[in-house]
Parts: sequence; structure tokens; C-alpha cells
Amino acid sequence: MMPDDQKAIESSYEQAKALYAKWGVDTDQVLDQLARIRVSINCWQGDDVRGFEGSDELTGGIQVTGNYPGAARTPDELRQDLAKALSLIPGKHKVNIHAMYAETKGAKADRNELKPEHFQNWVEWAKTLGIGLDFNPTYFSHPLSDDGFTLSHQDPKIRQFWIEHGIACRHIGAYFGRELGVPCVTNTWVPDGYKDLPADRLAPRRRLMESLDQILAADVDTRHNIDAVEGKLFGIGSESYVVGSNDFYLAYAAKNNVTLCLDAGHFHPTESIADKISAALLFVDHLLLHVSRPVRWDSDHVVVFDDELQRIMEEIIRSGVSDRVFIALDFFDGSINRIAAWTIGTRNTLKALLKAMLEPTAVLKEYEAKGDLTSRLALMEELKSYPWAAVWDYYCLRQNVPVRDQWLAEVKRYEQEVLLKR
Ligand code: RNT
Ligand code: ZN
Repeated sequence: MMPDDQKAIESSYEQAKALYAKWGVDTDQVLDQLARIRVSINCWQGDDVRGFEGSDELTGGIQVTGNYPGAARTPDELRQDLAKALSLIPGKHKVNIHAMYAETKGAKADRNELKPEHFQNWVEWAKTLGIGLDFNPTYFSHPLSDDGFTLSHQDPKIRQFWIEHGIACRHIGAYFGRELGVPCVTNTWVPDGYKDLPADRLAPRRRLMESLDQILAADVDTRHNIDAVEGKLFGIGSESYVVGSNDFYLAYAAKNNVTLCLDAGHFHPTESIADKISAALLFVDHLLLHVSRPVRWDSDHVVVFDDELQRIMEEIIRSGVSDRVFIALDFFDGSINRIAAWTIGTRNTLKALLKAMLEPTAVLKEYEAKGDLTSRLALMEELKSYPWAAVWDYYCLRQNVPVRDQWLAEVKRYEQEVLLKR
């Protein structure tokens, strides 16, 4: 960056700082607060949810479309791509991996036999970058999930296989947390459900509950591993009935003191997960968010800077619960450069967090308490055009990552030099 550009960014920041200070917001403090938040970046955007097991079929009712060149084919390629994206994103974050990204070095280890050692390369890599790792058991893209049921399967042998997988994954999560000094969130999502109308909605749900009970009964250090459960409305092939619905998991999480995961794409189109945060947090200790973007259905588009994203981040900040909400990304788009996808989605998430942190929430709450709803709306609307972007640019500068769209040239260069040669 030219010294002149740098000066311009700094002087715009000083002006913004003075404007926010009038409302009692200290922008320097806000940037320190933002730097402490880790966003969990989903590794599966880098290879279209393929994993390293050699399977080329993605099942479980989720889908990636697009055939952009350069998808990572090996663990080293995926980590190289992730490191590139991380270098374009301000702050220290986490990478979210799935059990299907195990490295068994040619040895046969089925999902129920996975061990911490199969993820040693991920841990070594995370240590060199100073990042954390999150984890997910993989209950899809496997022969024993082919008929659409896993933890709620009516065959006790198949259920047992998946219960063992769930337990193995909690131990791996604890290994991540212990090794990296950042607790690992291990998130359970199962695809179980029916395409058409079930005659019995109750029995599969009872079996899912009992399987989860068995998985959670295994003794795993909760200082290092945090268990989360993720519900869903429908998937491809489970349009009529999903065993693990939101109601099921909300009740399960509250009763069993586990973290509830809310995925932005797993609700009816007009429902917002932003409104669910304050309700759920009265009954569960922690939430995990899968920040995603549904377009007409649970399409998992790259997160853009839209109203929904801003509402979610505002809710976290206004409720003062940033230490109780784990923010993870969940999107997979194979139609654009995958490193750009990570960079766009993560930078947008951080921008929305920053914008929310810059809000003089105390003032808005005071207007509200006094019944001055006119001032509440007036200030909320004026704040939308406050110079929060100048604060963002300064943050990128200070964190030594490209300012504004300068990251794109870096991604294009990497595409030429690395991705197109694959
Ligand atoms: C599926 C869930 C789940 C997956 C990942 C790959 O609908 O959102 O979180 O996207 O586990
Ligand atoms: Zn999700």
C-alpha cells in the first residue's frame, strides 16, 4: 500500500472516530473487541464437501453446484487454500472440519474407528497459524447412511455404528481443544428423514434422542470439547419429515445442557434466526450459529452483507452475548473461486459484527425505556449511513490484510499460479 493511501485511511478513521465518540462509542475499544472474536470457517467450501475418503458422491440431502476450476483435491491443497483465505481476513479465527477430512494414511479406518491421530496434520497446521479447530461428525456420504437414516435408524446395528462415530468425534474434538488451547465445538447434524409422509413420526425421534443420550454419556472433557446439535426443516429427499427438527433439538439442548446450533437456512423463508437468539439463550448456555444464505431454499450460498446478516450480528451485540454465541459459517458454492468465497463470506460476517459493535446501543435502549420510539427509529436509520466502513478499512490496515477489494488481486494471482495448475 502506498503511504498516501495509508494516510487517507487513517484520517478517515479519525473522522469516523470523532463521529462515533459523540454517541459515546469508543472505536479503538470496538476494534479490540472485534479482534477477540473467532469466526469458524468451514473447510468444506474448499472442495465442494468431498472430503478425503475417496467418495465422489455427496449425500444427506445437501448439494453443491458449479464446476469452477481449482477445487482442493488433497489435505495439503485444502490447507494451502485455507491459509491463503486466512491471510486475506483480519483477525485470528478457527477452521471447521468434518470427520470425512480425516487422514488415515492409506490405513482402513471406518468412521466409527476414527482417532485423534487421524487429525494430527490438521492440529500441527492449526498450531503454526495460531488458529482453533471446530469439528463435525459426518453422518452422510457413507454406505450406512444411504437409506436416509443414521442415529435414528430402526436397525440397532446401524444405529450403533453411528453412535460409535459420534463418541469417537467427541474425543477428537477434545483433542483439538486440548492441543490448541481453544475449545472445540463439535456439532451434530444428521440427515435422517423421509421424502414422503411418515406413518410414524414419533419412533425415529425417540431413537434419535436415545442415540444422542448414549453419545453424550461418554466421558469427554467439557473444558476442551463443547457439544452442539443442529436441527433442520427439510432436505433433498427428506421433504416431508426431518427427524431432527428445530423443536426437537431446542428441547433436547435445553434439557440436556448442550449447545443449540441455528443454521440460517434451516427455517421457513420468512423466519429469521436473529429473533431466536435472545429466546434460546434464556434456556441454553451457548448457541452455535451456522451463518449461511438460503436463496429460495437451503441453498447455502456465500454469505453477503444483507439485512439478515446484520440483524443476526446486531442481536448478538445488543444482547451482550458475544461470549455465548459461537459464530460459524456454512456455505458451499462451486461456481466461483472457492478462496474468494471464503474471503467474501468471512469478511462480510466481520463487517456486520463491526457495524453492530459501533452502534450506541445504550442510547437506543434509553430511548426505548423512555418511550421515545421516534428517536429510536430515527437514530437507527441515521446510523446506517455513519462511516462504519472507514473503521473497517482501518481495521484491515491495522491487521495487515488487504484493504477494501485489494484482496481480489491476490486471489486472482493465486488462481493463476496455483489453482489453474491443478
Ligand atoms: C446441512 C447442515 C450441515 C452441513 C455441514 C456440511 O443442512 O447445514 O451443517 O451443511 O455439516
Ligand atoms: Zn449447517
